Amino acid sequence: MKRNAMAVVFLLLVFGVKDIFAQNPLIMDQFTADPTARVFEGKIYVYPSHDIPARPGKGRAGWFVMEDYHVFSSENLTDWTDHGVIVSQNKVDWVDSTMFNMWAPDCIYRNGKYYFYFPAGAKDKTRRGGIGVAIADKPYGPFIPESKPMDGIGGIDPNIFIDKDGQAYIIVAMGRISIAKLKDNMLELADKPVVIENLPTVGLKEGPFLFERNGIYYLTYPHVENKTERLEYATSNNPMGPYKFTGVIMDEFPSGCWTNHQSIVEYKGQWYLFYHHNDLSPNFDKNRSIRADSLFFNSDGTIKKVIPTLRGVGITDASKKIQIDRYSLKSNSGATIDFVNPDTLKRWEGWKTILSSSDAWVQYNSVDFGSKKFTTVNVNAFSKSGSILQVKLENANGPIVAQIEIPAGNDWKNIKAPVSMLKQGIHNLVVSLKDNKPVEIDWISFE
Ligand code: FUB
Repeated sequence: MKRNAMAVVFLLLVFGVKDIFAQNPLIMDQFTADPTARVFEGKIYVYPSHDIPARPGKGRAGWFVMEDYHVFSSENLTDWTDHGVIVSQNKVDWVDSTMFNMWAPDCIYRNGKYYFYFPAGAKDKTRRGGIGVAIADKPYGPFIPESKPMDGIGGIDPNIFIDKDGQAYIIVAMGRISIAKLKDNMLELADKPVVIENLPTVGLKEGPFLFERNGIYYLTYPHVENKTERLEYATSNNPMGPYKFTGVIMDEFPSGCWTNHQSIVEYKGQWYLFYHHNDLSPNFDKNRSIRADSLFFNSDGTIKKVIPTLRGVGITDASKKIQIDRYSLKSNSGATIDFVNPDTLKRWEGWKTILSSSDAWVQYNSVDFGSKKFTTVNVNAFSKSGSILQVKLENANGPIVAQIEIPAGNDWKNIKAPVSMLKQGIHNLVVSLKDNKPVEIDWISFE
């Protein structure tokens, strides 16, 4: 244990690398938005933008404030590694470091190099938003920024697509969505950008992300059809179009979070939608957090609508802290979720599950009990009145594998109880209340 802890401290000090474990949102120690997910070197890499709260002299209060980019990677979509800052507004020659508008980026691999594209405010005020490129030998950097922004193109949310024939394209948003061919050097335009027609003309469109599957080119983008952004897509048989509006990938958030921003990627045979929501900042939607959910296609190639979940993707190891507040299902009544610590500055501590009536339950899918023999369940809980929890497998009517008595008290307690009849392999976990005495649960794990 000690050696592991020292290794983590060493990695943090030397490389800024940090391990994070999460469901949705994926990253729990900073705000992240606009995720572009890519598969590089057999892992998922996510290049998000990085919201920070405005401070005196740092950004505009009430607006997006972004000064740098981190990159995160994962092999299993559950454990994420933060590789630290890869590009910062203070270290790019042409960027005005008072602007704090490093909005949605992208990264692509070509001829042995990784090209990271980002929008930013230029010192040269004759340019509006510039598109910068930084180049690295590895997906996590170090990225060396070019000394000037790309010529002939501006706007926000650059997205890069390389077709099967090797032709690369850059797509950007500036009210409308435009596309241009790139030269092989990935730094210059081969042609002037052209506006992509036939997309909805009323309501803001931004955040383009183009991908191809079975000969269909999917141009995905957030669009304000009503009050806030929803994720839509148009399809074509050519990256340049003409495109035809095809459908909605994700509806507007009921919470009112104004933006959403997507990327779609296939990893180990499953397609995923990466997007964002203001989970960690419910009262201010410009401090967002990235999420992922599985995405499925119909047989005609259309995309099935993705319903956002808290559970997200990835399998959770039974011996880790299982955050059941990121539930897959919950009872119709008696089960609620809240921050562990309501203090705005302590939301990073995550959420808790509150069970308050008999038969209240939450179900958390895909827990890996592996081939180990677990004998004990460990729960971090708190109950003023004292309470009894039941742990079941598969669903609310599934077999009871443990019963845990939570003693009455005014503090969080770590309580252990024996488990029986626990099956090996991957199972859904259900935690339910036996009687009407309320209990709050932070996490549960198995030993
Ligand atoms: O993150 C700032 C902006 O909000 C992005 O560039 C847009 O796509 C929207 O998500």
